[in-house]
Formats: sequence, C-alpha cells, structure tokens
Amino acid sequence: MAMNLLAKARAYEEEYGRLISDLERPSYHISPTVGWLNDPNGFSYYDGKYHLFYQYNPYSTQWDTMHWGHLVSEDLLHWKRLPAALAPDQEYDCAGVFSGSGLMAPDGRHLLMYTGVQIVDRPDGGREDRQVQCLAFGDGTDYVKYENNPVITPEMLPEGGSTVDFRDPKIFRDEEEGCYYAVVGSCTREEGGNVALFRSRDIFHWEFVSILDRSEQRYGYMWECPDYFRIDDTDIILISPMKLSAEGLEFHCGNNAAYLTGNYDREKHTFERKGIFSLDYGIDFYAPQTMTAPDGRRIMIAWMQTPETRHSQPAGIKWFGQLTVPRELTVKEGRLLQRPIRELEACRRGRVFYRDVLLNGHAGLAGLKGRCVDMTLRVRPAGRSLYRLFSVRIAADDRHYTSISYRPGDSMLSFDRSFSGLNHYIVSDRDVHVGYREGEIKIRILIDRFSVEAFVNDGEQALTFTIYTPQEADGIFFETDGAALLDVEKYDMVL
Ligand code: DQQ
Repeated sequence: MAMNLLAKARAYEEEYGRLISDLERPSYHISPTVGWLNDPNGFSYYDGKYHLFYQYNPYSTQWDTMHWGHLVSEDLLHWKRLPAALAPDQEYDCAGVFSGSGLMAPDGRHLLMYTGVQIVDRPDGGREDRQVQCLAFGDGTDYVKYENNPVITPEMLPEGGSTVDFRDPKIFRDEEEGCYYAVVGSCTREEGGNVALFRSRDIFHWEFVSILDRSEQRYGYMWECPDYFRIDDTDIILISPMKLSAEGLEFHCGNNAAYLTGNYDREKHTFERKGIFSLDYGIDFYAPQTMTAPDGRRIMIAWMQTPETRHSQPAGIKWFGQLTVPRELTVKEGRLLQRPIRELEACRRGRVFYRDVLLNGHAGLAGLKGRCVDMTLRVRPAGRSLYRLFSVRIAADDRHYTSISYRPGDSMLSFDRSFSGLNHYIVSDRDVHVGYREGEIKIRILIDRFSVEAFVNDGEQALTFTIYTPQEADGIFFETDGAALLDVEKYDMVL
C-alpha cells in the first residue's frame, strides 16, 4: 500500500501537471504542480538547496486527503518541481499527511516532521480525527517514513489537551543545548488555542516541555502552524489562530495569521508575551512558515489564501492555491518588518521611472501597465495643504480594477478587490491604520497574474490578496482628491 499511493500521486501529477501551461499559472509565485495547494511545509536548506513542500491534493482543486508536494531551488526564485514527497499511506496518517517542517537530521539525511491524521471511533459511537506527530527521512527527493512513528502523541500533552486538534510541528535545533525542540499547535476546551513545546536529544524520543502561550479564549479556539524564532533580542512566535473575533482593525473575524512578541526564558521554558499583532492586513494570508537562509536571514513564506476563501475559484482552473513571495523578516521597535526577498530584484526588467509627478484628479502615465509587476510608489503633499485621498488602481480596464487607497487625514490605507472579476460573495475590502509621516507614504506593490502583495513604508505592514481579474485588464491609474506629488519606479517581472 505504501508505495502505491505515492506512486499514484506521482504518476498523476506527471501526466496532468504538464497540461497546465506557464501562462495559466502565476509567473513568480508558487502554485501546485496540479490540483490543490495550501500551507507551505518543510521549508529548509538541505544539501546546498532550498526545499519547499506544500499541502497538496493533486487530484482536484479542492482540499482533500493531504499529500506533500515538493519544490527545490538554489535562489528562492527559480523553483524546480520534484515528485510528490509524502502520501497518506500509513494507518496513522491515512486521513492526511498534514503540515510540518524540515531540517537536516543528525545523520545527514533530510528530516521531515509532520502531522499524521487518522479517523478513529469515539466512545459515544461517533468518529473523530486523531492527530500525531511523525518523522520521514530522505535524500532530497525520496522520503521514507520512520518505522516507529508516531514520535509525539496527544497523550503527552498535559491533561485537557486535544487529541483532535494537535498538529503542525515546527522543529528547530538549539545549538547551545545540542538538542531539538518542536512547537506544535494545540488547544484545550477551557482556554482555546495554544503552542506546546516538546524537546528531544536524538529526534526520535520526545518529551513535553511546556505550553509557551495560549489564547485564553480571546485569540481563537485553535492555534495552527506555530513557529518560533529569535531576531536580535526579540523572541517571536507565529500562530494561525482559527475563528477569531475581530479586534479593531488589527484582526478580522475568522482565521488570521498573527505574531506574538516577547521573552522566551530558556531555563524555565516560559514565554512572556509583550504584544500580539496581525502578520498581514490583507485577505489571503495564512499558515506562514519560516527558515534561516545560509546567510542568516529569517525568511517567511505563507499560503496566499485562507480556509474561508478556498471555494472562491474561477471556473475551469486546473490548479488552485498559491504561496506568497518569500519575505525577509527583521525587527524594528518591537514589530516585524517584512520585505520581499532581495533575490526578486534579479527578475526586474524594463524600468519605468517618474519623479515629482503632480497629481490632481485622474491620471495614467505612459509605460505604466502590466500584470507581472514590481512597482514602488512614493506619495507626498504638493505644497502645504494635505491631499485628502490618493488611490492607485491596478489590473484595470473599463470593467475591472483593484484599488489601494490612502487617506492621510486619518492615516488609513484601504484596498478593494470588489471589481476583480470574482463572482463569489466574499470579503473584498479591508482598512488598516498605517504610520503617519506628514502625508507621505511609500508602497511597494507586487502584482502577479492572480495576486497582489503590498508592502507599506518599507515593510511596516503587508497586505496580501488574490485577484482573478482577466489578464487583459492590465491598466494602472491614479486618482487623488487634492494635489499630491508622486514618484513611481516600476519594473516588469520576468522569471
Ligand atoms: N492545514 C493543514 C493543517 C493545518 C492547516 C491541513 C492550516 O495541518 O493546521 O491541510 O491551513
């Protein structure tokens, strides 16, 4: 059975993946070989290459029994598709090979740690998931599951730990201690989501250490896809909390992606939280995962969709689900900054540059159009009076546009994709407060065929959303209420 499911998935993606032309896909964002993609998994550097796996159902564009798809790259930019890495072919993972992480094992093999899901009988006669943490080892292409899986079971959690919601191990090595830790997403009925910490000396035998942080019924009932890392002197935990209630403009209702800042006490294994913030103020961003590049950069990548928008698919699409561009993370004044990886700049072609363009009303500029674009806008008041509104419309034609608008009077940035061609009744607009700089704002916008990622004021905030506007809609226009000066630097992205 073991070989069959993986061999079947590999044969399927080989046969049907080739039927999808490059033009039907995003140009510089990752999409599945065929079928469905969700969370990034196993993001790691192994044997001189970046490896990136993803939650994968090759057989349809809907979420179903999860496999792991696989890509490899030397520069985080050009990705080569490899055959599917894991299939749900064991008793303990037959209902899905859920999310997890990757690392080089002590013996030099590539180690994947993932959640195995099985459906079991409940004492009351019902059926429910049972989620356990498992290992697989490989050479960078082929992986074999560990014969003594699972290595972490929910019974190792303190009393009240869920056997149903216990998933997404992120493994990391503590060089000083010479051991391994894994953070795992979990929850209790009383407190909601939490992050559980486990430790191992040899990666095979694990012990529960502590609960690092918890929702206390304020930030969602379950925390998925946790990650932990330290940048400068700040400890950061990433979480994907499920079913949050909106809080101001920071969190929206439903599934969010958030980060916790604070201090991790390495002796007591406690985390003292200082802040909790949204990771992305757009609509389609979930389940991020990070890795450390060989040069020390902390790089994050995320699923560019959320569970809520998973059914809003254009008719006839042969793939569904994209990943964001990899983003470099740094910390400034206790907050994360996110910038697209610098490697992306190698794709820039055909520079168009304008300085000090006086805008007052509606304007288009020669050379500004495109659906695979990296464009930076700098806007500021023209003279002493403050403009009331600046707006850029992208992916525009006479029926469609997607807009990003800034109102300096109340430091509000808004985007709206209502006219991007999707005919589903889904959330299409969002507002976010941005830092006030005397009416100045800088926005870097990455447009790909099916998405927009905006980075505000050098990465202080990011907003990500998908668009399925017809590709012919490639106009870029500006609109102001009041006079403003604009600098534009725009490149076509050619991979
Ligand atoms: N997706 C995976 C889970 C994870 C969720 C299943 C987050 O492991 O918790 O496809 O999107």
